[in-house]
Amino acid sequence: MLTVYSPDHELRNAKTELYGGELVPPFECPERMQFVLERIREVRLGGVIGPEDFSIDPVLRIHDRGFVEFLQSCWAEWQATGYRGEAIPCVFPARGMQQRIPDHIEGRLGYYAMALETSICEGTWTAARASANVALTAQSRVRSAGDSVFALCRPPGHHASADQYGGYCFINNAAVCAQAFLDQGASRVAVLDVDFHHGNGTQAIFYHRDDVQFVSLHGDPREAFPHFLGYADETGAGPGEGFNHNYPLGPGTAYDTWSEALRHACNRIREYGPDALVVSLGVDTFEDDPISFFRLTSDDFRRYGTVIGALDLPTLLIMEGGYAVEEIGINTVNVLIGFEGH
Ligand code: OKP
Ligand code: ZN
Repeated sequence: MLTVYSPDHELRNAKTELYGGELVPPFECPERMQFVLERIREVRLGGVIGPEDFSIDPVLRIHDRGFVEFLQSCWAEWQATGYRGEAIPCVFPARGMQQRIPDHIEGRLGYYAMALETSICEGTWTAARASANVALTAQSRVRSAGDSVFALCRPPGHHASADQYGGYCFINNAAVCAQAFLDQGASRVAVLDVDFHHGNGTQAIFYHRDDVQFVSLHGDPREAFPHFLGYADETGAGPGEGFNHNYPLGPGTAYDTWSEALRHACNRIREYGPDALVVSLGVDTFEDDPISFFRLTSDDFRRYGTVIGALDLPTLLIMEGGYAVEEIGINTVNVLIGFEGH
């Protein structure tokens, strides 16, 4: 399988993540990519190519222009205030308040954030753009060649909505690529999100639409981030009713329960009959992941790769999370090997 990758993700190297009341080194760190790349080379999975440069247009098909401009200028504006740390909001348009966009960077940070573990630092926007270019390059290969491609994206994307960042995400790579398939002539696209965390951003972006089906397996929001979306009764709205499927699963979920949900999810995708499949591939479902509570083993990743491969669709696999840094190479590549060998 072909992989698309850019070293420009290294430009996002934040020093801080707000975690348990402390500022700690971020779980979502540049080293993650090294382990995946090394494993791809070790097993000779296939070639690794760099991204093409896409304009901002495919990103603006999904994201709000004011949001994009905010991300672009945030670090410079934050620095101009004289603050010495990385950019973290501390006030939000909470229940009962105005939803107007303020001028001051402090207010705009709160307006555009969905969570505040994700510090913005120098290079964040450049890295997020590179990540989207990696995804779009892989998407164009799937589209033209009809076979399946792996986009080794960092930072991840599935928590980002049209106008909110957070959960380590800025541009929703999966949503941008699903839209690109449609814009290039596809009638229906399915997004299967197997990251441990619910892909709230992707769900919100397509919730009212029937041309993108969103299917997600994730930690129950009662117990897991992002906490405020991902329940089973969120089935879509308006024309999108019936095209959103959530499988929230509890603490300690192992492969028997998880794979049963996956098979159910895959049947939903078969019924939908999409022209292309986008997989939000997070490997934080691993038993040793430091911030998650599922119990998948490294072998389980290969097993479920075959289940997804059996859908037999032109598939774009996009890297999302996975924080057991030394094992994410083995686990990610196991999915890709299983997928190819179905
Ligand atoms: C990003 B992706 C756990 C706090 C969780 C944010 C997690 C973001 C996950 N105590 N903090 O979906 O892998
Ligand atoms: Zn995750």
